[in-house]
Formats: sequence, C-alpha cells, structure tokens
Amino acid sequence: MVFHVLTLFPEMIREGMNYSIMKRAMEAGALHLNPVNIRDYTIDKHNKVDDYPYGGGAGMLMQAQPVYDAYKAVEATCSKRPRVIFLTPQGKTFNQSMAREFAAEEELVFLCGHYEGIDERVLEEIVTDEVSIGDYVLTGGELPAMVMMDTIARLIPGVLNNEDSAQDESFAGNLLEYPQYTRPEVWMDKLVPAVLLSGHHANIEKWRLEKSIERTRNKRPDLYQKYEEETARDRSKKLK
Ligand code: 9D3
Repeated sequence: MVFHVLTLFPEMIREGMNYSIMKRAMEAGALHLNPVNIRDYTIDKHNKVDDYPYGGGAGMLMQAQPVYDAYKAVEATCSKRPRVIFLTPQGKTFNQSMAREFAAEEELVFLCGHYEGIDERVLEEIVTDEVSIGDYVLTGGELPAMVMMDTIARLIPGVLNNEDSAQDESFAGNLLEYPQYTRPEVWMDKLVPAVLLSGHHANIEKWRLEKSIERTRNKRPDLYQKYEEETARDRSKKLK
C-alpha cells in the first residue's frame, strides 16, 4: 500500500511515521510513504503558497495552483484515479469501519490543510472523501492524516505479525479489551486474578469475555449497546 501525503510539513509526516510497527512495515516493503511538499510546486518567485481571502476575513488561504500541481504529480504515478482524503473538521468522523474500507485501496492520497483553509476550487476538483478525527480544534491536517495512516496500516496483511494480531480486539466485536497482567504475581499487595494462573484455558476465555463485557458496560455504554444489538441479531440469525 502507498500513502501519498500532500502537506506543507513533509518532515512532520516522515518523522511521525518512522517508529515501531510503521517503520518495520516500511522496511519490509508492505507500506510505502510518500510525503509531498506542496511548496515544491509553487510557481511564485518567492515560494509563496498562500494569499488573502477574497471578500476579506482573518488569515490566509492555501492557493489552488500548488495543491493541484502537487496532486497531479502524484496522480501521474498511480495506475488509476486514487481516492483523495481531505482532512477537515467538516468531514465525516473517522472510525474503524472507514479504516477497513480505505485499507482495501492500493494507494491513498491525504491532503492536509493549514492556515485558515484551502481555495474551494481545487477541493472541488480533486477531493473524493472528507474526514475529521473528532470534534476538537487542531492547527492542521497532519496529525489527523497520521492517525488515519496508523489505523489503516495495521489492517494491511503483513504489517502486523501474529503477536500484534489485529483480530480479537477492541471495536472488532464492539467490546473493549479485558484487563491484563504480567510478572510479578504480587505487586503492592495486589494479586494477579487466580484464574489466569490456573492453566484452565476454557475458564480463562470465559473470564476474559465476562471482563470485556463488564468493562464495556461501565466505560463505554454506547459501545455496549451496539454489542448487545449485534449479539441479539446473531442469535436470531442462528435460530433461522
Ligand atoms: C481558523 C479556521 N477555523 C474556523 C473556525 C476552522 C478550522 C480549519 C482548520 C479549524 C481548524 C483547522 C485545522 N484542523 C484540521 O485541519 C483538521 C482537524 C481538526 O482540527 N480536528 C479534527 N479533525 C481534523 S482533520 C483536519
């Protein structure tokens, strides 16, 4: 999979993605990252990429031309017209099912805005998807793009090894993870739950599922409701 990122801060993207699992996936060739500096495509003699908004108002806008030319340079390297994800507070809120959908693509283009925004005309021309990561105000789209890439990357075959397994975890089945413990058996007078030391695998599985359910009900009642609805639907499917 190839992630192209159109940004004024390509080093921020390169730096942020160069750790742990993402770094390993890139070294293994499962993932390729292509940060593109929009400023490299300016035709302005002073390398300017922004200007004042028509009609007045605070701040500066990114101009259409450098953004468009940066996109066209990326598109020329793609085998088909790629999805172009514009990171914007106005987008649909990112979630795991969107991540699964994007993970099916061969290449993705992320467009990160800065300043007060981007000239609407280039957005109309190139953007296929608008995505936000939640209702809070950041200074630009770079961190949201990295959040999306991290989420999508771990769904790509060959990115996670079995130990990191993406299967039986939070949000897959609308349940939070059960509590986990490692050595020592006693820490600050607190014991590891006895069932985990019993070696009885069926009991351990049962305990973990119970804890997952209990946790979800207490910490994330919204998820718990989805879990209940879906398990109810699964039960009625089985009866048919
Ligand atoms: C100063 C302009 N703001 C008017 C109220 C709107 C605005 C535009 C762009 C506010 C913040 C930003 C920068 N944020 C993003 O580009 C962004 C973002 C976010 O701030 N929160 C959650 N998801 C995202 S995706 C991109």
